[in-house]
Amino acid sequence: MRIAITREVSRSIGRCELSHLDRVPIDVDRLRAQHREYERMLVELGCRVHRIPEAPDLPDAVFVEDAAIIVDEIAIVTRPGAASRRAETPDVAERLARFRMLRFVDEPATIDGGDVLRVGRTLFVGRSARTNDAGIAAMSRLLVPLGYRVRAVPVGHCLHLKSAATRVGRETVLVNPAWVDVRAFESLERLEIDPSEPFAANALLVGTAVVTAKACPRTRALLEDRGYDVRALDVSEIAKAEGALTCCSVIIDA
Ligand code: CIR
Repeated sequence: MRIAITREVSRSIGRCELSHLDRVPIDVDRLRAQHREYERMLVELGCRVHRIPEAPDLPDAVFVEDAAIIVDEIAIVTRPGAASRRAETPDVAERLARFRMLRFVDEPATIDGGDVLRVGRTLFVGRSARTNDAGIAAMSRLLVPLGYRVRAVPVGHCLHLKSAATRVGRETVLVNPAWVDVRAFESLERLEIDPSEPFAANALLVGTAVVTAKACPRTRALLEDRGYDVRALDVSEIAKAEGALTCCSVIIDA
Protein backbone atom coordinates (compact mmCIF):
# COMPACT_ATOMS: atom_id res chain seq x y z
CA MET A 1 0.00 0.00 0.00
CA ARG A 2 1.23 3.48 -0.82
CA ILE A 3 0.29 6.32 1.50
CA ALA A 4 0.57 10.01 0.62
CA ILE A 5 0.46 12.51 3.45
CA THR A 6 -0.71 15.96 2.41
CA ARG A 7 -1.94 19.01 4.29
CA GLU A 8 -4.72 21.47 3.61
CA VAL A 9 -3.46 24.79 2.23
CA SER A 10 -3.23 27.43 4.97
CA ARG A 11 -5.32 30.56 4.50
CA SER A 12 -2.19 32.53 5.52
CA ILE A 13 -0.08 31.16 2.62
CA GLY A 14 0.25 34.71 1.27
CA ARG A 15 2.75 35.25 4.12
CA CYS A 16 4.88 32.22 3.13
CA GLU A 17 8.66 32.17 3.15
CA LEU A 18 10.20 33.32 -0.13
CA SER A 19 13.89 33.11 -0.99
CA HIS A 20 14.33 33.43 -4.75
CA LEU A 21 10.97 34.83 -5.82
CA ASP A 22 9.26 38.18 -5.47
CA ARG A 23 6.03 38.17 -3.51
CA VAL A 24 2.93 38.31 -5.68
CA PRO A 25 -0.68 37.94 -4.51
CA ILE A 26 -1.78 34.33 -4.08
CA ASP A 27 -5.36 33.26 -4.75
CA VAL A 28 -5.96 30.81 -1.89
CA ASP A 29 -9.08 29.28 -3.47
CA ARG A 30 -7.27 28.69 -6.73
CA LEU A 31 -4.30 27.23 -4.90
CA ARG A 32 -6.63 24.93 -2.97
CA ALA A 33 -8.22 23.80 -6.23
CA GLN A 34 -4.78 22.98 -7.68
CA HIS A 35 -3.92 21.14 -4.49
CA ARG A 36 -7.11 19.05 -4.78
CA GLU A 37 -6.11 18.13 -8.35
CA TYR A 38 -2.70 17.13 -7.00
CA GLU A 39 -4.35 14.87 -4.43
CA ARG A 40 -6.64 13.43 -7.11
CA MET A 41 -3.58 12.60 -9.18
CA LEU A 42 -2.00 10.81 -6.21
CA VAL A 43 -5.16 8.72 -5.84
CA GLU A 44 -5.17 7.98 -9.58
CA LEU A 45 -1.60 6.76 -9.20
CA GLY A 46 -2.55 4.35 -6.44
CA CYS A 47 -1.93 6.34 -3.27
CA ARG A 48 -4.19 6.49 -0.27
CA VAL A 49 -4.18 10.19 0.67
CA HIS A 50 -4.14 11.24 4.34
CA ARG A 51 -4.82 14.96 4.42
CA ILE A 52 -3.78 16.71 7.62
CA PRO A 53 -6.18 19.55 8.53
CA GLU A 54 -5.21 23.15 7.96
CA ALA A 55 -2.79 24.97 10.25
CA PRO A 56 -4.19 28.47 9.68
CA ASP A 57 -1.24 30.27 11.26
CA LEU A 58 1.55 28.27 9.62
CA PRO A 59 1.71 29.75 6.10
CA ASP A 60 3.93 27.03 4.57
CA ALA A 61 2.32 23.99 6.20
CA VAL A 62 1.05 22.61 2.87
CA PHE A 63 4.68 21.81 1.98
CA VAL A 64 4.79 18.67 4.11
CA GLU A 65 7.81 17.25 2.30
CA ASP A 66 10.06 19.53 4.32
CA ALA A 67 8.90 18.06 7.66
CA ALA A 68 10.12 14.50 7.18
CA ILE A 69 12.54 12.12 5.51
CA ILE A 70 11.31 8.58 4.96
CA VAL A 71 13.44 5.50 4.46
CA ASP A 72 12.38 1.87 4.66
CA GLU A 73 13.18 1.50 8.36
CA ILE A 74 12.49 4.90 9.99
CA ALA A 75 11.06 8.37 9.48
CA ILE A 76 13.25 11.30 10.41
CA VAL A 77 11.28 14.31 11.64
CA THR A 78 13.20 17.34 10.46
CA ARG A 79 14.08 20.63 12.10
CA PRO A 80 13.26 23.04 9.24
CA GLY A 81 15.78 25.72 8.36
CA ALA A 82 13.20 28.51 8.43
CA ALA A 83 12.24 29.23 12.06
CA SER A 84 8.68 30.07 10.93
CA ARG A 85 8.27 26.46 9.78
CA ARG A 86 9.44 24.55 12.86
CA ALA A 87 5.94 24.25 14.36
CA GLU A 88 4.80 22.33 11.28
CA THR A 89 6.50 19.08 12.20
CA PRO A 90 4.51 17.68 15.19
CA ASP A 91 1.30 17.12 13.21
CA VAL A 92 3.21 15.42 10.40
CA ALA A 93 5.14 13.30 12.92
CA GLU A 94 1.91 12.16 14.50
CA ARG A 95 0.72 10.72 11.13
CA LEU A 96 4.09 9.18 10.32
CA ALA A 97 4.21 7.37 13.64
CA ARG A 98 1.55 4.99 12.26
CA PHE A 99 3.96 3.79 9.58
CA ARG A 100 7.54 4.16 10.82
CA MET A 101 9.63 4.45 13.98
CA LEU A 102 10.37 8.14 14.41
CA ARG A 103 13.77 9.74 14.83
CA PHE A 104 14.43 13.42 15.49
CA VAL A 105 17.22 15.90 14.82
CA ASP A 106 18.25 18.39 17.47
CA GLU A 107 19.51 21.97 17.55
CA PRO A 108 21.75 23.29 15.99
CA ALA A 109 20.95 20.91 13.13
CA THR A 110 18.57 22.20 10.49
CA ILE A 111 17.30 20.15 7.61
CA ASP A 112 14.42 20.45 5.13
CA GLY A 113 13.04 17.35 3.43
CA GLY A 114 13.25 19.23 0.13
CA ASP A 115 17.01 18.93 0.38
CA VAL A 116 16.99 15.14 0.56
CA LEU A 117 17.00 13.09 -2.62
CA ARG A 118 16.95 9.35 -2.16
CA VAL A 119 18.20 7.04 -4.88
CA GLY A 120 18.30 3.44 -3.70
CA ARG A 121 20.50 3.26 -0.60
CA THR A 122 22.06 6.69 -1.24
CA LEU A 123 20.71 9.93 0.16
CA PHE A 124 21.96 13.07 -1.54
CA VAL A 125 21.55 15.95 0.89
CA GLY A 126 21.68 19.56 -0.23
CA ARG A 127 23.82 21.87 1.85
CA SER A 128 21.61 24.90 1.41
CA ALA A 129 20.26 27.98 3.14
CA ARG A 130 17.89 25.56 4.93
CA THR A 131 20.07 22.51 5.62
CA ASN A 132 23.32 22.96 7.53
CA ASP A 133 26.35 20.76 8.19
CA ALA A 134 24.96 19.66 11.56
CA GLY A 135 21.79 18.58 9.75
CA ILE A 136 23.80 16.53 7.28
CA ALA A 137 25.85 15.02 10.12
CA ALA A 138 22.62 14.07 11.90
CA MET A 139 21.41 12.32 8.75
CA SER A 140 24.64 10.32 8.59
CA ARG A 141 24.40 9.41 12.26
CA LEU A 142 20.88 8.08 11.81
CA LEU A 143 21.20 6.48 8.38
CA VAL A 144 24.72 5.09 7.96
CA PRO A 145 24.13 2.43 10.66
CA LEU A 146 21.11 1.30 8.62
CA GLY A 147 23.27 0.78 5.53
CA TYR A 148 22.60 4.06 3.71
CA ARG A 149 25.19 6.37 2.18
CA VAL A 150 24.81 10.10 2.80
CA ARG A 151 26.35 12.47 0.24
CA ALA A 152 26.38 16.25 0.73
CA VAL A 153 25.68 18.32 -2.38
CA PRO A 154 26.21 22.11 -2.41
CA VAL A 155 23.06 24.08 -3.29
CA GLY A 156 23.36 27.81 -3.92
CA HIS A 157 21.24 28.86 -6.87
CA CYS A 158 17.86 27.58 -5.72
CA LEU A 159 15.89 26.84 -2.56
CA HIS A 160 16.45 23.10 -2.14
CA LEU A 161 18.39 20.28 -3.75
CA LYS A 162 15.15 18.93 -5.16
CA SER A 163 14.49 22.27 -6.90
CA ALA A 164 17.46 21.23 -9.05
CA ALA A 165 17.30 17.43 -9.20
CA THR A 166 14.69 14.73 -8.63
CA ARG A 167 14.58 11.01 -9.32
CA VAL A 168 12.46 9.98 -12.30
CA GLY A 169 13.56 6.35 -12.68
CA ARG A 170 15.27 3.67 -10.62
CA GLU A 171 18.71 5.19 -11.12
CA THR A 172 17.86 8.24 -13.21
CA VAL A 173 17.70 11.86 -12.09
CA LEU A 174 16.16 14.81 -13.88
CA VAL A 175 18.53 17.73 -13.35
CA ASN A 176 18.92 21.42 -13.99
CA PRO A 177 22.69 21.77 -14.53
CA ALA A 178 22.46 25.55 -14.03
CA TRP A 179 21.42 25.02 -10.40
CA VAL A 180 23.47 22.02 -9.27
CA ASP A 181 26.81 20.54 -10.23
CA VAL A 182 25.74 17.38 -12.06
CA ARG A 183 29.01 15.64 -11.15
CA ALA A 184 27.35 14.93 -7.79
CA PHE A 185 25.26 12.36 -9.66
CA GLU A 186 27.96 10.83 -11.84
CA SER A 187 27.08 7.30 -10.75
CA LEU A 188 23.53 7.79 -12.11
CA GLU A 189 21.87 8.33 -15.43
CA ARG A 190 21.14 12.06 -15.81
CA LEU A 191 18.47 13.70 -17.92
CA GLU A 192 18.81 17.44 -18.30
CA ILE A 193 15.73 19.63 -18.36
CA ASP A 194 15.03 22.00 -21.22
CA PRO A 195 17.08 25.09 -20.24
CA SER A 196 14.14 27.42 -20.91
CA GLU A 197 12.22 25.75 -18.03
CA PRO A 198 14.46 26.13 -14.96
CA PHE A 199 11.79 24.87 -12.53
CA ALA A 200 11.22 21.65 -14.48
CA ALA A 201 13.70 19.59 -12.49
CA ASN A 202 11.21 19.16 -9.67
CA ALA A 203 9.11 16.23 -10.84
CA LEU A 204 7.27 13.75 -8.64
CA LEU A 205 7.82 10.06 -9.24
CA VAL A 206 4.95 7.86 -8.06
CA GLY A 207 5.48 4.23 -8.99
CA THR A 208 6.61 4.57 -12.60
CA ALA A 209 4.61 7.72 -13.38
CA VAL A 210 6.36 11.09 -13.45
CA VAL A 211 4.22 14.08 -12.52
CA THR A 212 5.46 17.34 -14.02
CA ALA A 213 4.28 20.95 -14.04
CA LYS A 214 2.09 22.02 -16.97
CA ALA A 215 4.29 25.08 -17.32
CA CYS A 216 7.18 22.87 -18.49
CA PRO A 217 5.97 21.29 -21.77
CA ARG A 218 9.42 20.98 -23.33
CA THR A 219 10.86 18.96 -20.49
CA ARG A 220 7.69 16.91 -20.49
CA ALA A 221 8.17 16.13 -24.21
CA LEU A 222 11.76 15.18 -23.53
CA LEU A 223 10.63 12.67 -20.90
CA GLU A 224 7.86 11.33 -23.14
CA ASP A 225 10.33 10.83 -25.99
CA ARG A 226 12.30 8.60 -23.67
CA GLY A 227 9.25 6.52 -22.90
CA TYR A 228 8.28 7.90 -19.50
CA ASP A 229 4.66 7.84 -18.36
CA VAL A 230 4.29 11.59 -17.79
CA ARG A 231 1.32 13.35 -16.17
CA ALA A 232 1.07 17.13 -16.06
CA LEU A 233 -0.55 19.30 -13.40
CA ASP A 234 -1.19 23.01 -13.22
CA VAL A 235 0.73 24.18 -10.15
CA SER A 236 1.02 27.84 -11.12
CA GLU A 237 -0.47 29.15 -7.85
CA ILE A 238 1.63 26.75 -5.73
CA ALA A 239 4.71 28.00 -7.58
CA LYS A 240 4.05 31.56 -6.36
CA ALA A 241 4.77 30.28 -2.83
CA GLU A 242 8.04 28.77 -4.12
CA GLY A 243 6.49 25.32 -3.92
CA ALA A 244 6.58 22.60 -6.53
CA LEU A 245 5.45 19.03 -7.05
CA THR A 246 7.47 16.99 -4.56
CA CYS A 247 6.95 19.41 -1.69
CA CYS A 248 3.20 18.88 -1.33
CA SER A 249 3.37 15.24 -0.17
CA VAL A 250 5.28 12.69 1.84
CA ILE A 251 4.93 9.31 0.16
CA ILE A 252 5.35 6.16 2.19
CA ASP A 253 5.35 2.56 1.07
CA ALA A 254 3.48 0.96 3.93
C1 CIR B 1 9.51 27.84 1.84
O1 CIR B 1 10.22 28.75 1.43
O2 CIR B 1 9.86 27.14 2.79
C2 CIR B 1 8.18 27.59 1.17
N1 CIR B 1 7.60 28.83 0.77
C3 CIR B 1 8.34 26.67 -0.03
C4 CIR B 1 8.81 25.31 0.36
C5 CIR B 1 8.90 24.38 -0.79
N2 CIR B 1 9.33 23.11 -0.34
C6 CIR B 1 9.90 22.21 -1.09
O3 CIR B 1 10.14 22.44 -2.27
N3 CIR B 1 10.27 21.07 -0.55
